Amino acid sequence: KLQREKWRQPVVSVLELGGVKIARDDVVRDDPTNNVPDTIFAKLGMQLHKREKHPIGILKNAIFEYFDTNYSNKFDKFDDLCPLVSVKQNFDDVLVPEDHVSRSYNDTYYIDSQTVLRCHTSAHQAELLRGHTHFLVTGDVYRRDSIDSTHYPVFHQMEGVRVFSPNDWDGSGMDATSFAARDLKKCLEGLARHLFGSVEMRWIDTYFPFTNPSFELEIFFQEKWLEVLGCGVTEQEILRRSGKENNVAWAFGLGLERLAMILFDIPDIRLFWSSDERFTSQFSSGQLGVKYKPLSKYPPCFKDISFWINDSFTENNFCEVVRGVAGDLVEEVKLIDNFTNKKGMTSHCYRIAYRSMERSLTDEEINKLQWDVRDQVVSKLNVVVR
Ligand code: FA5
Ligand code: MG
Repeated sequence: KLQREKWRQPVVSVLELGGVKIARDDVVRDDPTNNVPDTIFAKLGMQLHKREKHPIGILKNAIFEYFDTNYSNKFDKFDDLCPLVSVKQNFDDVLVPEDHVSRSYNDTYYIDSQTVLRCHTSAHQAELLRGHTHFLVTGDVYRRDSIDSTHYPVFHQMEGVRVFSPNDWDGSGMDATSFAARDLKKCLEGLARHLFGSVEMRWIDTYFPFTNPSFELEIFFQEKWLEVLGCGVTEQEILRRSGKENNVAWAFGLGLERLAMILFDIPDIRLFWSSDERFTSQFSSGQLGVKYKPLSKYPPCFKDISFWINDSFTENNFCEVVRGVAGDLVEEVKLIDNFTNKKGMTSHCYRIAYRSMERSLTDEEINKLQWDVRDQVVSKLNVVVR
């Protein structure tokens, strides 16, 4: 019992975010239009990107340095914008279609039907475009998501936007969109070299509602391609609405945890939330060359759970139950079996990997967690455990 208390974040009742005072009861409510758990509220004021000695803060400053040097301090910086935003800011203003999955309660944390925890820093694009032509927005973002070493329900992004005027692309021999796309890729490749020196990277064509064309950058890390950012040439409609119809712009959204994992060789995204001194003491402000020395690895423990799902079952809901019970002791949740019987009932089997980065877990403790998971999937998700 005592040991489990240790990794729980203290639950404060009032926070100050971007100059706004917010009470717990304003964010976490027992109400069908609210799906924010206490564990998420506990992360709201943490602002890892503002800690000078934290890997996320160190990385942020290194990125600032790149932009300040290469663009003579032209980029305006924002890192204290409140993460509670309207549905309009988060989705409508960046042209996310009415029926897009990202709007669902399964993917986004809603405070009420009109207010969300921003799921990307793009939520601030449209407003800032009115007064600025070069800007960087850093902040914590929130998503209901799967559980593994590169996904966490709270993470940090940095948005970058640059607006061009006709005299920038005139004479380039290119159309405005190609000009902006080329400049964007050059800027981000330069940033990757500034941070990592030489590194294996590749561009992937993708889709975002707010850019066209759109790209993702992947970097080779721990034997896999890891997606580190999304970007593209801003949809003209967004510029038009911000009074910039004669301009062209590019925008990007960096995943700061992913970049910091590569930069410092950090193997698991949960580590960013560790207050264990053996982790935190390894980093100091301004130091990019440091490679994380792993604490001795403690053994994982795997537990399987099988149940008959129902129509409302989703994997994100299941993951939230597991996080609610096990917090950062859960390392991965993986679907290992999925079948439908003759009666049309579907069964899922998930393998949960429990592992602490700080100590060995006891059998007793893990069994208790697993029983709590079993109880809660039944009571909260209405599934039938097999
Ligand atoms: C976006 O969020 C877009 N807003 C990015 C963008 C901005 C595109 C401006 C175009 C113009 P995406 O959902 O792919 O895109 O997330 C961006 C990055 O955040 C990803 O590449 C990844 O590095 C990081 N990321 C996404 N989900 C998680 C997660 N659960 N945990 C940690 N990092 C994540
Ligand atoms: Mg993506």
